[in-house]
Amino acid sequence: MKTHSHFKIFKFFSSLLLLVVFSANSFAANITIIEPYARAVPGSQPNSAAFMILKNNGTNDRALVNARSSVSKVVELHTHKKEGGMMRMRRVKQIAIKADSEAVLKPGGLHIMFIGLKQQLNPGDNVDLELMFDDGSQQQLSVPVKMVAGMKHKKPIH
Ligand SMILES: [Cu+2]
Repeated sequence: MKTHSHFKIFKFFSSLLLLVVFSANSFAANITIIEPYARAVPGSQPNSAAFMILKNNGTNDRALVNARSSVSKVVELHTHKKEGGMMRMRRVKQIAIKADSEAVLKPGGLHIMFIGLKQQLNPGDNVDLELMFDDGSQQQLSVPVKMVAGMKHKKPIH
């Protein structure tokens, strides 16, 4: 039964292919992005930031190592640190996302900083954002722009 064995070989290879596709898929899906948003800013303000929860579903520690967007000249990973009684923003090389845990990016804490905005960010707009992780995987996001309560009275940070 030659045709039969050929069919068996075909079946074997197609399931192998399916397995490869499936593993590649789950590899990239180890980090879930929860409720991303970017801060709406008045037209004159040069900078903004994006916030979200990065959930690591995997068994390995991960880190966010870089981010890209077309809305600003520069995109940096930032945190807030208390220095001399003042909260200041500092650039960080990466944001750790421990295995089976999550990293919370929020106003006053870790954030993705947009420096030198090329456009206004109005509520209802969407910001393209590409996240790069330490395992080489990437995620493309479309992040909605929202008003962030309590930021209105703060002096713009340059
Ligand atoms: Cu910042």
